[in-house]
Amino acid sequence: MIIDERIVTEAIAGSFFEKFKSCIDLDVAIVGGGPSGLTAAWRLARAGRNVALFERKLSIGGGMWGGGMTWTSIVVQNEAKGILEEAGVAVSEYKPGYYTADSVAATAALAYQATKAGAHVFNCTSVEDVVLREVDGVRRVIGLVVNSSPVEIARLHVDPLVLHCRYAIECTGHDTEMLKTLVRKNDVKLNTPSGVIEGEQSMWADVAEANTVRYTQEVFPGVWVAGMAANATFGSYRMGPIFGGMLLSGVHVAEAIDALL
Ligand code: 48F
Repeated sequence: MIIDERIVTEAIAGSFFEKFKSCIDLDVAIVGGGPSGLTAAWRLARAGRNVALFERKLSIGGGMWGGGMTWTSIVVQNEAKGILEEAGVAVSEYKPGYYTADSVAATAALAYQATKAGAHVFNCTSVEDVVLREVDGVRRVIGLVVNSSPVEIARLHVDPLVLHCRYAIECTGHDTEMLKTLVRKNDVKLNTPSGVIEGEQSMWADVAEANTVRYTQEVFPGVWVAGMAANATFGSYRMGPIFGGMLLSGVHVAEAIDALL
Protein backbone atom coordinates (compact mmCIF):
# COMPACT_ATOMS: atom_id res chain seq x y z
CA MET A 1 0.00 0.00 0.00
CA ILE A 2 1.28 3.48 -0.89
CA ILE A 3 0.53 5.99 1.86
CA ASP A 4 -0.87 9.32 0.67
CA GLU A 5 -0.22 11.93 3.39
CA ARG A 6 -3.09 14.06 2.11
CA ILE A 7 -5.54 11.30 2.91
CA VAL A 8 -4.10 11.00 6.43
CA THR A 9 -4.62 14.74 6.90
CA GLU A 10 -8.12 14.65 5.42
CA ALA A 11 -9.05 11.65 7.63
CA ILE A 12 -7.96 13.43 10.79
CA ALA A 13 -9.59 16.74 9.92
CA GLY A 14 -12.79 15.06 8.74
CA SER A 15 -13.24 12.71 11.68
CA PHE A 16 -12.32 15.32 14.28
CA PHE A 17 -14.71 17.93 12.95
CA GLU A 18 -17.53 15.37 12.72
CA LYS A 19 -16.90 14.62 16.41
CA PHE A 20 -16.78 18.31 17.31
CA LYS A 21 -19.95 19.12 15.37
CA SER A 22 -21.83 16.34 17.16
CA CYS A 23 -21.05 18.12 20.44
CA ILE A 24 -22.49 21.55 19.69
CA ASP A 25 -25.76 20.57 21.41
CA LEU A 26 -24.93 18.27 24.28
CA ASP A 27 -27.03 16.58 26.90
CA VAL A 28 -24.14 16.88 29.35
CA ALA A 29 -20.81 18.71 29.26
CA ILE A 30 -18.20 17.60 31.78
CA VAL A 31 -15.37 19.92 32.75
CA GLY A 32 -12.29 18.04 33.90
CA GLY A 33 -11.09 14.53 33.11
CA GLY A 34 -10.11 13.21 36.53
CA PRO A 35 -11.67 10.09 38.03
CA SER A 36 -15.02 11.72 38.85
CA GLY A 37 -15.41 13.24 35.37
CA LEU A 38 -14.37 10.05 33.59
CA THR A 39 -16.75 7.93 35.65
CA ALA A 40 -19.62 10.34 35.01
CA ALA A 41 -18.81 10.36 31.27
CA TRP A 42 -18.76 6.55 31.17
CA ARG A 43 -22.10 6.16 32.93
CA LEU A 44 -23.89 8.94 31.02
CA ALA A 45 -22.67 7.70 27.66
CA ARG A 46 -23.67 4.17 28.59
CA ALA A 47 -27.14 5.50 29.37
CA GLY A 48 -27.29 6.78 25.79
CA ARG A 49 -26.71 10.48 26.53
CA ASN A 50 -24.77 12.79 24.24
CA VAL A 51 -21.92 13.66 26.57
CA ALA A 52 -18.57 15.35 26.09
CA LEU A 53 -15.69 15.77 28.51
CA PHE A 54 -13.22 18.66 28.25
CA GLU A 55 -9.76 18.32 29.76
CA ARG A 56 -7.13 21.03 29.73
CA LYS A 57 -4.14 18.71 29.77
CA LEU A 58 -2.93 16.45 27.02
CA SER A 59 -3.52 13.47 29.30
CA ILE A 60 -6.85 12.80 30.89
CA GLY A 61 -6.88 11.21 34.34
CA GLY A 62 -6.29 14.23 36.57
CA GLY A 63 -4.86 13.24 39.95
CA MET A 64 -5.33 9.51 39.51
CA TRP A 65 -2.29 8.57 37.42
CA GLY A 66 0.14 9.41 40.17
CA GLY A 67 -1.40 7.31 42.98
CA GLY A 68 -0.03 8.67 46.27
CA MET A 69 3.08 10.82 45.99
CA THR A 70 3.86 9.31 42.55
CA TRP A 71 3.70 5.76 43.95
CA THR A 72 1.36 4.30 41.38
CA SER A 73 -1.12 2.56 43.60
CA ILE A 74 -4.53 3.77 44.72
CA VAL A 75 -6.87 2.67 47.48
CA VAL A 76 -10.60 2.21 47.23
CA GLN A 77 -12.97 1.14 49.95
CA ASN A 78 -15.56 -1.60 49.88
CA GLU A 79 -18.37 0.54 48.49
CA ALA A 80 -16.44 1.54 45.35
CA LYS A 81 -14.51 -1.64 44.61
CA GLY A 82 -17.23 -2.90 42.25
CA ILE A 83 -16.94 0.19 40.01
CA LEU A 84 -13.27 -0.50 39.32
CA GLU A 85 -13.95 -4.18 38.77
CA GLU A 86 -16.75 -3.34 36.34
CA ALA A 87 -14.26 -1.17 34.45
CA GLY A 88 -11.99 -4.22 34.20
CA VAL A 89 -9.40 -3.27 36.83
CA ALA A 90 -7.82 -5.91 39.08
CA VAL A 91 -8.22 -5.00 42.75
CA SER A 92 -6.76 -6.81 45.71
CA GLU A 93 -7.71 -6.66 49.34
CA TYR A 94 -4.99 -5.16 51.48
CA LYS A 95 -6.86 -5.23 54.78
CA PRO A 96 -10.58 -5.87 55.33
CA GLY A 97 -12.48 -3.16 53.41
CA TYR A 98 -9.35 -1.56 51.86
CA TYR A 99 -8.48 -2.48 48.29
CA THR A 100 -5.52 -1.47 46.16
CA ALA A 101 -5.38 -1.08 42.38
CA ASP A 102 -2.71 0.04 39.96
CA SER A 103 -3.32 3.75 39.36
CA VAL A 104 -2.28 3.59 35.70
CA ALA A 105 -4.55 0.61 35.04
CA ALA A 106 -7.45 2.31 36.86
CA THR A 107 -7.09 5.58 34.96
CA ALA A 108 -6.67 3.87 31.60
CA ALA A 109 -9.67 1.63 32.28
CA LEU A 110 -11.96 4.55 33.14
CA ALA A 111 -10.83 6.42 30.02
CA TYR A 112 -11.37 3.33 27.90
CA GLN A 113 -14.83 2.66 29.33
CA ALA A 114 -15.89 6.28 28.84
CA THR A 115 -14.78 6.45 25.21
CA LYS A 116 -16.02 2.93 24.43
CA ALA A 117 -19.45 3.86 25.76
CA GLY A 118 -19.50 6.80 23.34
CA ALA A 119 -18.42 9.79 25.45
CA HIS A 120 -16.64 12.41 23.35
CA VAL A 121 -13.38 13.32 25.01
CA PHE A 122 -11.62 16.56 24.10
CA ASN A 123 -8.21 16.66 25.71
CA CYS A 124 -6.02 19.72 25.33
CA THR A 125 -9.21 21.78 25.54
CA SER A 126 -9.80 24.33 28.31
CA VAL A 127 -13.15 25.56 29.52
CA GLU A 128 -12.69 29.28 29.99
CA ASP A 129 -16.26 30.43 30.65
CA VAL A 130 -19.90 29.41 30.78
CA VAL A 131 -22.99 30.53 28.85
CA LEU A 132 -25.60 32.06 31.15
CA ARG A 133 -29.21 32.74 30.09
CA GLU A 134 -32.54 33.43 31.66
CA VAL A 135 -34.79 30.43 31.08
CA ASP A 136 -38.40 30.72 32.34
CA GLY A 137 -37.36 33.58 34.61
CA VAL A 138 -34.42 31.69 36.14
CA ARG A 139 -30.77 32.28 35.30
CA ARG A 140 -29.18 29.05 34.17
CA VAL A 141 -25.94 27.78 32.68
CA ILE A 142 -26.76 26.48 29.22
CA GLY A 143 -23.33 26.01 27.73
CA LEU A 144 -19.55 26.22 27.87
CA VAL A 145 -16.97 28.44 26.26
CA VAL A 146 -13.97 26.35 25.19
CA ASN A 147 -10.58 27.07 23.76
CA SER A 148 -7.51 25.16 22.71
CA SER A 149 -5.22 24.73 25.74
CA PRO A 150 -2.08 25.79 23.83
CA VAL A 151 -3.88 29.05 23.02
CA GLU A 152 -4.64 29.50 26.72
CA ILE A 153 -1.14 28.54 27.87
CA ALA A 154 0.59 30.81 25.33
CA ARG A 155 -1.90 33.58 26.21
CA LEU A 156 -2.68 34.09 22.54
CA HIS A 157 -5.48 36.45 21.73
CA VAL A 158 -7.73 33.93 19.99
CA ASP A 159 -11.46 33.79 20.52
CA PRO A 160 -12.98 30.59 21.86
CA LEU A 161 -15.89 28.50 20.56
CA VAL A 162 -19.22 27.85 22.29
CA LEU A 163 -21.21 24.68 22.92
CA HIS A 164 -24.62 24.32 24.49
CA CYS A 165 -25.58 21.67 27.04
CA ARG A 166 -28.58 20.81 29.16
CA TYR A 167 -26.35 20.19 32.17
CA ALA A 168 -22.72 20.93 32.94
CA ILE A 169 -20.73 19.02 35.54
CA GLU A 170 -17.94 20.82 37.38
CA CYS A 171 -15.23 18.16 37.85
CA THR A 172 -12.15 20.39 37.97
CA GLY A 173 -11.09 19.09 41.38
CA HIS A 174 -9.58 21.19 44.15
CA ASP A 175 -9.63 24.37 42.07
CA THR A 176 -13.37 24.46 41.18
CA GLU A 177 -12.27 26.51 38.21
CA MET A 178 -15.47 26.64 36.25
CA LEU A 179 -17.56 27.53 39.28
CA LYS A 180 -15.08 30.24 40.27
CA THR A 181 -15.50 31.77 36.83
CA LEU A 182 -19.29 31.63 37.11
CA VAL A 183 -19.21 33.37 40.51
CA ARG A 184 -16.49 35.91 39.60
CA LYS A 185 -18.09 37.12 36.40
CA ASN A 186 -21.74 37.09 37.33
CA ASP A 187 -23.79 38.24 40.27
CA VAL A 188 -25.03 34.76 41.17
CA LYS A 189 -25.81 32.86 44.34
CA LEU A 190 -24.86 29.20 44.63
CA ASN A 191 -26.83 26.55 46.44
CA THR A 192 -24.30 26.48 49.33
CA PRO A 193 -24.76 27.73 52.90
CA SER A 194 -22.99 31.04 52.13
CA GLY A 195 -24.13 31.32 48.52
CA VAL A 196 -20.52 31.22 47.31
CA ILE A 197 -17.80 28.55 47.10
CA GLU A 198 -17.13 27.51 50.71
CA GLY A 199 -13.54 26.35 50.06
CA GLU A 200 -11.75 23.14 50.85
CA GLN A 201 -10.48 22.23 54.32
CA SER A 202 -7.44 20.17 55.34
CA MET A 203 -7.20 16.37 55.46
CA TRP A 204 -9.96 14.21 56.98
CA ALA A 205 -10.37 11.22 54.71
CA ASP A 206 -13.26 9.52 56.47
CA VAL A 207 -15.63 12.50 56.47
CA ALA A 208 -14.42 13.72 53.07
CA GLU A 209 -15.15 10.42 51.37
CA ALA A 210 -18.76 10.42 52.55
CA ASN A 211 -19.16 14.12 51.78
CA THR A 212 -17.90 13.70 48.22
CA VAL A 213 -21.08 11.82 47.41
CA ARG A 214 -23.31 13.83 49.74
CA TYR A 215 -22.26 17.13 48.13
CA THR A 216 -22.59 15.88 44.58
CA GLN A 217 -25.46 18.23 43.85
CA GLU A 218 -26.87 20.81 41.49
CA VAL A 219 -25.20 23.91 42.86
CA PHE A 220 -26.63 26.39 40.36
CA PRO A 221 -29.33 25.86 37.74
CA GLY A 222 -27.71 23.69 35.08
CA VAL A 223 -24.48 23.07 37.02
CA TRP A 224 -23.69 20.01 39.12
CA VAL A 225 -20.53 19.58 41.14
CA ALA A 226 -18.82 16.20 41.48
CA GLY A 227 -15.61 14.73 42.83
CA MET A 228 -13.18 16.91 44.73
CA ALA A 229 -14.96 19.99 43.38
CA ALA A 230 -18.06 18.97 45.34
CA ASN A 231 -16.01 18.92 48.56
CA ALA A 232 -14.36 22.25 47.83
CA THR A 233 -17.67 23.86 46.88
CA PHE A 234 -19.37 22.82 50.10
CA GLY A 235 -16.42 23.38 52.44
CA SER A 236 -15.52 19.78 53.14
CA TYR A 237 -12.13 18.13 53.57
CA ARG A 238 -9.47 16.68 51.33
CA MET A 239 -8.88 12.94 51.49
CA GLY A 240 -5.66 12.03 49.67
CA PRO A 241 -5.19 8.93 47.53
CA ILE A 242 -8.34 7.05 48.45
CA PHE A 243 -10.47 7.26 45.30
CA GLY A 244 -13.75 5.55 46.14
CA GLY A 245 -15.56 8.84 46.75
CA MET A 246 -14.52 10.12 43.31
CA LEU A 247 -15.88 7.04 41.57
CA LEU A 248 -19.09 6.97 43.61
CA SER A 249 -19.61 10.69 42.99
CA GLY A 250 -19.22 10.13 39.23
CA VAL A 251 -21.81 7.36 39.30
CA HIS A 252 -24.15 9.44 41.46
CA VAL A 253 -24.03 12.56 39.28
CA ALA A 254 -24.57 10.49 36.14
CA GLU A 255 -27.61 8.73 37.60
CA ALA A 256 -29.10 11.96 38.93
CA ILE A 257 -28.71 13.85 35.65
CA ASP A 258 -29.85 10.88 33.58
CA ALA A 259 -33.05 10.84 35.65
CA LEU A 260 -33.60 14.56 34.94
CA LEU A 261 -33.04 14.36 31.18
O1 48F B 1 -8.21 16.82 40.16
P1 48F B 1 -8.92 15.77 39.39
O2 48F B 1 -8.35 14.41 39.36
O3 48F B 1 -10.46 15.79 39.88
P2 48F B 1 -11.40 14.72 40.58
O4 48F B 1 -12.05 13.87 39.56
O5 48F B 1 -10.43 13.78 41.41
C1 48F B 1 -9.67 14.25 42.48
C2 48F B 1 -8.52 13.31 42.71
O6 48F B 1 -7.70 13.18 41.57
C3 48F B 1 -7.62 13.69 43.87
C4 48F B 1 -8.25 13.41 45.15
C5 48F B 1 -8.75 12.01 45.36
O7 48F B 1 -8.55 11.59 46.56
O8 48F B 1 -8.37 14.26 45.96
O9 48F B 1 -7.22 15.03 43.76
O10 48F B 1 -12.25 15.47 41.50
O11 48F B 1 -9.07 16.24 37.87
C6 48F B 1 -9.51 17.54 37.54
C7 48F B 1 -9.13 17.77 36.08
O12 48F B 1 -9.74 18.97 35.65
C8 48F B 1 -8.87 19.59 34.71
C9 48F B 1 -7.49 19.35 35.30
O13 48F B 1 -6.48 19.47 34.32
C10 48F B 1 -7.64 17.93 35.86
O14 48F B 1 -7.20 16.96 34.94
N1 48F B 1 -9.25 21.01 34.60
C11 48F B 1 -9.15 21.96 35.56
N2 48F B 1 -9.62 23.13 35.12
C12 48F B 1 -10.04 22.91 33.84
C13 48F B 1 -9.81 21.56 33.51
C14 48F B 1 -10.62 23.73 32.82
N3 48F B 1 -10.89 25.02 33.04
N4 48F B 1 -10.90 23.19 31.62
C15 48F B 1 -10.64 21.88 31.37
N5 48F B 1 -10.09 21.05 32.31
